[in-house]
Parts: sequence; C-alpha cells; structure tokens
Amino acid sequence: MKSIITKPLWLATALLVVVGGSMFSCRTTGSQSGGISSDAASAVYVPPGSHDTYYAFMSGGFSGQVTVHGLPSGRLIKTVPVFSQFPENGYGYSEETKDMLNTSFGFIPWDDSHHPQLSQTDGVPDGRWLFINGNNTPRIARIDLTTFETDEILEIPNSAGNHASPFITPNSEYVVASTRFSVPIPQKDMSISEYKGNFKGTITFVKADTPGEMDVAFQILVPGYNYDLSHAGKGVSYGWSFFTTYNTEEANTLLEVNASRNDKDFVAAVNWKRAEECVAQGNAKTMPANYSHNHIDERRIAVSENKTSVKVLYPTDCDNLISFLPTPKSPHGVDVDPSGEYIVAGGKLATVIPVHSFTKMKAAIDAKSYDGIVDGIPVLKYEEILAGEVENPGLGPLHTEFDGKGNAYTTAFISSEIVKWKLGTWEVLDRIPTYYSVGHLMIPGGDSQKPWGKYMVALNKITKDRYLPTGPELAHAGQLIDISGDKMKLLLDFPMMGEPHYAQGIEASVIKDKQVRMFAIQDNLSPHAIKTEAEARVERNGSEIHIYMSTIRTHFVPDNIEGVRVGDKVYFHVTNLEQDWDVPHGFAVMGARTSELLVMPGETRTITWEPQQPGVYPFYCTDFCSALHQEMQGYVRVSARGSNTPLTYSTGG
Ligand code: K7E
Ligand code: CUA
Repeated sequence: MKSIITKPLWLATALLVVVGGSMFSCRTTGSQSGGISSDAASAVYVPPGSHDTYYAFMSGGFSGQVTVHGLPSGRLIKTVPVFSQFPENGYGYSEETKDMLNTSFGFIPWDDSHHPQLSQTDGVPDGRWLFINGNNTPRIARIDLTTFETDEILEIPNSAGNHASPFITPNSEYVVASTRFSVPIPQKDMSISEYKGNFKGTITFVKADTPGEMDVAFQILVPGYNYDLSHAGKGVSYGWSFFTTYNTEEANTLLEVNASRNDKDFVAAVNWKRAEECVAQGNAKTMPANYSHNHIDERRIAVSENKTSVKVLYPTDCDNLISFLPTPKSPHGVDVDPSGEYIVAGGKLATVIPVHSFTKMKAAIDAKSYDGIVDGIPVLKYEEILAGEVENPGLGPLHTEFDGKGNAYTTAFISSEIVKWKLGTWEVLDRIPTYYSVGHLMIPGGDSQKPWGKYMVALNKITKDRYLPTGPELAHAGQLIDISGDKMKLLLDFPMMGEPHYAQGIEASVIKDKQVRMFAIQDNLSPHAIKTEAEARVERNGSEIHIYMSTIRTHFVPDNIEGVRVGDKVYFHVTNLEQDWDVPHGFAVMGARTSELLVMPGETRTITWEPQQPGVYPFYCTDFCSALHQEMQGYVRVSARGSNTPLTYSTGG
C-alpha cells in the first residue's frame, strides 16, 4: 500500500511543478486570467526589518474591531478594540475603559463595524484619527492614531442600523450616520404592517473635528427608505453629502422581492451647508432623545454622559436641503470622484453604472426641473443629471474607488471581478477576477481628493479554496492588486478578520513618526496611580480592597497580600513604572471573571476580582517582558468570610 502511494505522489509532484511552471508563465501575459505575475513575490516582499509603505485600516466586521495591516505585505500589525470587549488587553473590562461601551441600552460589549474613515484636511487623509461605525447599536467611534486606541464613542439616537456611516467631510467637519432600517421616530409601539408612510429615516451629521466633543449637530427626518451608504462631496461638490437609498417601495416584508419593484431608487443629495443655515435660523425642532457620549479624558479614564435632546430638521422647513437623484436599481455604494463632479452609484440590480454630474444636478435644482416632490424633497430627472453610464460593468456593481489618474474601479459582487473604467468616456479599460465575491475595495486615499494610486485591495466575502480549510468557517481575505500600470495585476492574497467591509489606507510616513511611545509617569493623572514603588499599598474600605500595585522589570509591589476575605471586591490598580518603549506588563489573577490587563509604560489600569473560595491565589505577568518574566508573580491569600486575618502586604526593596 505504502509503495503504491509513494510512487504516484512523487510523479504527481513532478507533474505539478511542470504544469504549475507553465501556468505561471502563461498567466504573466495578462491580468484577464487573474493570474499572478512572475514579479508578484518581489512586489510585495518587505524584507525583515523593513517597514511597509502604507497603513491599511480594515473594518473588523462582526468582530466589532479594527485591524491594521501593512501594505504591500498584507501583514497584520495590530487589532484595535473598538466596540467589542477585548480580553487581550482588558479593553471594555478594565475600570478605565468599560464606560466606553455604555449606551442608552446599557452596557453593550459588541457591535458590527463596517466603514473606517480617516480624518481629512482639505480633502486629504491627514492621519490624525480613524472613525468607524457600529452598525447594530448605532454608534460612531474615534480612534486616535498616535496611540491606536479608541478614545471616543457617540451613540446615534433616532436611528436603527447605522450603515451609511461615518463618511467624513473634507475638513473633518462632520461624520455622518443614517438609518439603514427605517423605524418609528420617535420610537413607539405600533404595528409593523403600518410601516409605509409612518416609519421614517434619519440622516445625522455628527460634529467630528474636536476630540472629546463629538455630538449630533443636527438630524434630518427623511422618508422611510433604507439609507445604505454615503460619501461626502469634495472640490466642486464641497458642502454636500450623498446617500444611497433602497426600498423606496417602503416594503416591510420579503424585501428581496418587494423592495426590488422600482426601476430606480434614489441617491439623496444633502446640502449640509444649507442645513447649517437652516439650523442657525432656528428652523430645526428640538426633539427629546436618549443617547450616550463616552470619551477618554485627560486621566486616561472613560467618562460617559447621557444626552437628552437633538435638533431635527424637516425638509419642509428648509428648502433646497435635499434632492433625490433617481438611480437604478437598489443602489448600494455611492462614491464621489477626486474632483467632486462625478457621483457614482453601484446599483446592485442595475445593468449599468450610473454616474451623476454634480454640475447638472445643481442646474436642475436651480431650474426647479422636478419629476415630483416626496415629503418636501424634489425628485430630479434622471436624464437631466446623468453624466454617463458605464456599460457592461460586471454583475452586481457595489463600490467604486479612484486612482487620481482619471480612472475608476468598481467591484462586481456577482461576477467576482473589479472593472477599471475611465471617467468622462465611461469606457471599460480592464477587468480582473477576484476570489471571490468582492464587496468593497480600497485604494489608499481612493475616496479622497488625492489618492495614492499604486495599490488596490479587494475585500472579498468568500474565500472557498484559497486557504487551508478550517472547518465550516473559512478565512475572509483581501487581495492586493497593483494598479500602477494600464493592466491590473494581482499580487497577493492575505487573510483578514471577518467580515471585511470597507477599509482605508494612508502612506505610512504620515502616521509613523507621531507615535506615542510611553506615557510620562510624572504626568499620570489617574487617581489610582502610584509614582514609585514606595507608594505601593493595600487599603480596605468596608468590603472593598484597593491594591495600589507597581510593576517594573521584574516584580510586582506588593507581591504577597493577606487579609482578603470571601465577599470582598478587590481592585487591582496596576501602574507600570517603566519609561521605555515596548515594555508593557501584563496582570492576571486566577479565577478573575474579567480579563487580564495589559498596562503600557507610565499607565495605570484597574481590574476587579471577587474571590469565591478561601485559598491562596497566584497572579502573574502575562507579557514576556524580560529574562526574569517568569519570576514576575505574586500571591493573594483569601480567608473565609468574616475571618480576622489581618491585612498585610509585602513592600518594595
Ligand atoms: Cu459590506 Cu459598506 Cu456594510 Cu458594501 S457594506 S460590501
Ligand atoms: Cu512583566 Cu512579564
């Protein structure tokens, strides 16, 4: 048996080499086959010790987080916890961070993140912050790109399914949010069958340019459609934001059929400069609302506040606020080219890619050339505002990005390909298969006024056979494509945290020299910080035990603690006294129903522990910090409820 198998295997291997070799060489001739070019390996090879040239920020999808990859290597370099608890470093478990996950529904330890957006100055990503939406319990988060930490989360009231979010305006004036699912606004108990005409949508503009002060600037009440995606105007269309809608049928059941009846749905063009005027003139109504705003303050501790009202604009109280641009058919993405003139919609069920002209749209609005008016919102005429249609764009066009050289790239989900076409002539120039079912795509800066048009990442929903199989759930993936030449070239597959939706990329030099390396211990404003080992101590306050603990290579002070009782709540306030880059210490205690802590140099973090049984319990450092890391440990003695074991602890030195 063994010998029979061995020989054919050997033969098969030899055959594979021959076939593989010839496949390789014939696929270098064109990207039509989707093959790998022979220089692909060197194009993505970042030698050990060298850095990638781009940061790529990927939505973590249903993990609720953001992952950071380097391009062109595709290497995963960081997971940033945002909407989901992260036991790896204590985010959402530690006393300093758990209030970040407060909402009007209470503590919510998970969300579904879809669309990262880099802050912009003059329409160009500036590397200060990354925003991302929470799709399920409507929220928008801000990540500080000097620390790669989530430092602010705003809940969006009067919303449901925060999908068209947080697409940013060119000077980071606003990030937007809208209802994917229309609902009664304000919420109330009513029959779902009364959806039509009674359920409403909202489009929300959130003030985004001042850390710690994100807030709803205003909301606009809109008809009960599904508001799916957005992008801001720029250049000539600065001051506008565009939102796709589907289900203009206002169906409330079997949407796959009932929301696909209309030939055209709408792109909602919102003039936010006009909205500002109407709000300033007092045309907005104040509506009670209940939502949370959480941010990390100067002590590096999350504070959570409840907000109680929002300003709501009705389109009938503010003329020229919104126009509806008829758009075939059940559009998903809406993308604006670097000049701001062309508004490209991805009609999931459309046979062409419709491109609207901003200039023609303005002219039609000025001429009041309407097809009708819905809830105070004029519907423009498709033919009058059309710049062009891209023919034969692939099946199921979804999302478009731009290379800054006059070309657009649109994903086609059903035909699993990316189609490159020319702005202005609308001719298809090239197409490349993706593996498989591509959703979004990302060119670094590709939704801004100045794309870095060298690479493109296809963000694929399905990988089937591309990786080693791992049971029923398979890897999600990105594919790196070289777009520097006339023909697109596939360079690399790399796995990503599922499900990848959108992503953002930026040249590494914009961010990498601004990194915080440690927190100065003398500036640590935590009320639980200790600045030296001599300050380490343990205090009892009723049934609360507060342990003010220091860490430095390679010991905890105190390392032995006695006098804790069952029924006590123990707070470990751990300060890392290190003042060196890349020396966090970890802290974990046996039986804690929370997580570990990972404490950065100069930082204080607190985790709680409620011991259940008398005994002696070890704690230890989880991060291999030095040669004597394994020695970095201690014990807590826990006595029975009501015992009189005196509170004692070891001291430094
Ligand atoms: Cu995945 Cu932007 Cu949520 Cu399209 S969305 S694919
Ligand atoms: Cu500190 Cu390991």
